[in-house]
Parts: sequence; structure tokens; C-alpha cells
Amino acid sequence: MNSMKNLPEGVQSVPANASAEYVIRLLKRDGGVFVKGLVSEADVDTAYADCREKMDKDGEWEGNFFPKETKRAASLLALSSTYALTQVMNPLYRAVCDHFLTTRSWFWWGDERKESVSRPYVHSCVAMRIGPGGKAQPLHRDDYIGHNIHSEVSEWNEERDQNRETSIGLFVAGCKVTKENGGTQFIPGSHLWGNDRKDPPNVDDCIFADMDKGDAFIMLASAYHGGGHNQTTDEYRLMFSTFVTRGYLRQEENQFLAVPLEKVKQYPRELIEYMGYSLSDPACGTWEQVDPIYYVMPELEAKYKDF
Ligand SMILES: O=C(O)CCC(=O)C(=O)O
Ligand SMILES: [Fe+2]
Repeated sequence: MNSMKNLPEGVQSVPANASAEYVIRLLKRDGGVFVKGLVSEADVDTAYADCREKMDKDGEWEGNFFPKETKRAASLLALSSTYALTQVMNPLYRAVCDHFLTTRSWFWWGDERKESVSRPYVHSCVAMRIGPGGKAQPLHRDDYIGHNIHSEVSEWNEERDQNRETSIGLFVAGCKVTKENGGTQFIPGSHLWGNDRKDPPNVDDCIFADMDKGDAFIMLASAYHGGGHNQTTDEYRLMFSTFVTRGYLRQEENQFLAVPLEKVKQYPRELIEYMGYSLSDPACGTWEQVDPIYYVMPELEAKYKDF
């Protein structure tokens, strides 16, 4: 059965209670999907209050990736438990990441056939506020960070493409987001493009995020996108950006440096593991040859064992 059949035309906006399975089908076709009201306005406001002081003090970026009008707050997991629990740990986003970013392999271990499952973990957590006049970012793929080289395909193939993606983004609107105030630009279907295309991505092919506070845009990091041009004179476009990657790839934002251990210890175990205090099976990220969760939770009894 072709899983792309019977989907409505164009990039979709689905309710927050849409099934992960449906969102996944849409992502395979379009590379991105909007989710209405994924996070409550109150939780978004709290997350902003938690990171605002740091954002206000942000310095200027050199280069064209962030215009000088853009202020950022990185290391969000150190700043906002509300952000962590309502965005990073959002069940729909997690289910989508688990689907695309879990790596299953098997290897000979002597004459035993060993199965290994590496689960995704946090890549980066940053909030961005584009001020009036801020120019658009260059259109880019966020998976260039992990050197993910794509071959051109006409549509998603379950078997062939199970390891195609290396990262998934969750953008949550911190205010009303419009094309005019710098709504994210995105090229539908560009996750299927090859790296060897001659022509650069073109803004004429973009759609623009139009979101209410608390709405989300889930995006395969292979899709071409970028922050938009804030053409207003008085609006500040706030967006929270979370990325998750495969368990055996290096994190974009080093969570071990970003989040002090005292803060880490306040989080639920599931989130601590998701930040990177867990093994990527079979054996990436060990500490003293055991799972690094034992570093954070020494009360658990560590056992040395085969990978
Ligand atoms: O600000 C946005 O809408 C997108 C930002 C982005 O793509 C990035 O910083 O990589
Ligand atoms: Fe990006």
C-alpha cells in the first residue's frame, strides 16, 4: 500500500490530537507539518519569561545566519523546566522523532547475531526573537550540521529511507507569527532533494509559517527553510526551536556543558536520558564503561556487561 495515498493536498495544519502515524505520513510527503495549539499559551509565556533575561543580553552574530536584529537564548534546558517538559518532551514530537531517528542494526558477535537499537536524543534547544527589520536567513538544511548527504528521490520509500533523516526540528511559536514578522520560510518536499542539485534553493518556492502562539511546526531537518524577513517596524517574532538527532551522532549543542548537573538532577529520568545521559546502544557515550545515567544517579547500581 502506498502510504502517501489519500492525504490532503499541500502542507497541512493538524490539530494537537492528530495521531503520530498521520503526522509521520505527512512528513514523509511534505517534509513539514503544522500542529495547532501543541503547547498552551501559558506554558509558552512561562518558557519566554524563563529565558528572556538571557535573550535580552544576547550579543550580535557575525555573518548572515542571524541578522543583528535577532536575539537568541541557547541552553534552554538550563533555563526553563516548562520549556523542557512541554516542548522537548512533547509526546507527539517524541513519537515522530522515535519513528524517524531510531537506528536498528545487527552484527555478528562470534556466532551470535546481535541486534542493536540506538534511540534518538536532544540535539539543540534555543529560542530566537527576530526584531523589526531583521533580514531572512539563507535557506538551508539543518542536517548539514551532521554531514547528511542526500540523494535525490521522487518520493519517500519505507525500506530505502529508514535511515535517511538525521534530525527533526520542532518550532513552537512564542507569539503570533506571520510572513510579515519573519515567519519561517520552508520549501515543501525539499527533504527529497539531492545534494547535487545545480541550483540553489529559491525563496519563490517557499511557504511561510503563519502561526498562533503555541502552534508548532515539525520539520525534517533535511528540508530547506530559514527564518523569514521581519518587515514590521514594531513586532518581535519569538520562536522556540528544538532539534533531536540520532543517538550515535554528535549533539549540535553540547548538553553536558549547557546544563549544570544540579539542574540536570531536577529533571525526570526520561529527560535526563534524552539529554544524553544514556547509552546509544551498543556503546556510544559510556562513562567508566557503564551507562552515563549512573553518573547522574549514583544511587542506581551500575553493572558491567556486554554491549
Ligand atoms: O527562525 C526561524 O524561523 C528558523 C531558524 C532556523 O532555521 C535556524 O536557526 O536554523
Ligand atoms: Fe534552520
